[in-house]
Amino acid sequence: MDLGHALEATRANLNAEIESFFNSAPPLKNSVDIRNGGGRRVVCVTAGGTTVPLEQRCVRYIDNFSSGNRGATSTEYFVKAGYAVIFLYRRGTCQPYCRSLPDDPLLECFELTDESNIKVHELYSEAVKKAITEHRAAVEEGLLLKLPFTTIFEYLQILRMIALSTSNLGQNAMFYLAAAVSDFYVPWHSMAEHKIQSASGPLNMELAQVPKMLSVLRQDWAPKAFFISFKLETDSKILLQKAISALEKYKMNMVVANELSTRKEEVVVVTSSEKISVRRNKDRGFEDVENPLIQLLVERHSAYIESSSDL
Ligand code: PAZ
Repeated sequence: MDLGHALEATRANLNAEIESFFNSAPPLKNSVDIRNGGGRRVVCVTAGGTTVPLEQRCVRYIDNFSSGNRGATSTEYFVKAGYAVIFLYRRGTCQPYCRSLPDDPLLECFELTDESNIKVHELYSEAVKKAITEHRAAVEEGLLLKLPFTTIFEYLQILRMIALSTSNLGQNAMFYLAAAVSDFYVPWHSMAEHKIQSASGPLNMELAQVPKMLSVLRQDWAPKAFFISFKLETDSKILLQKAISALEKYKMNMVVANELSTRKEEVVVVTSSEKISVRRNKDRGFEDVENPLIQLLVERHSAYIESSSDL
């Protein structure tokens, strides 16, 4: 027997031995729990805008507007509701538990007491303590995993990985797609490698359409999960119709419709039978629209899990 055949035979023997080990092992009592994550609900929250690079060694890019606030705030409420959150966010955008901190926390929250000591500025001491405590608790309890993206290429590849690796969670998985995702892009193979030069005059560039990934995500990658997508418009006259179309076209469970200028005050949740207006409760000081929104979504997700278990 030559070396190649000998190695193949050894591998076949090992495989047979492994198979026989598993066949004769006592059955795991909690195998269903392990497979579906112990019944834990998991939500993938996306936040921020994707970029479309114009050069492979990227100097210029097209961006999509989103501060990331919606996703970061919603993440905090999902964790509060007991969900494990996979936070897929645009690098440099708003982060969970940092909302009440100033824009430049390192420089504004801390002060030097002498040459070698730093302390938290009294004005921010409560906010810093709360942010650190809540963030640490979420991470230590395994309720927060943060994954950054910048480009449309990174975003869609990571989203697919998350969908495929959570598909065993079945109905316990939720997708809350608040990121602002590019509709057009420059395919990698047709992109200039180096910085585009301005000396050659005006720039003509054809952008390809990003394949409509939402229907594949919904139907193939995570077919049992509960799906919420967002629809942003600046023209209120077309907003609801666009949300209804997205609901039907991509078979979402819910679409959250929001207008750019009022997105922090009100959203409309569109389902196949309802249009539910969700508003920020102004009487409750700093309350945000995400608090009642996530309450509603968690209730609807519970009903979805319940109704699927009846089947
Ligand atoms: O990130 P942000 O809080 O500034 O804004 C949130 C939002 C408007 C980007 C989000 O609610 C949304 O509508 N995302 C989907 C955008 C789209 O239609 O592509």
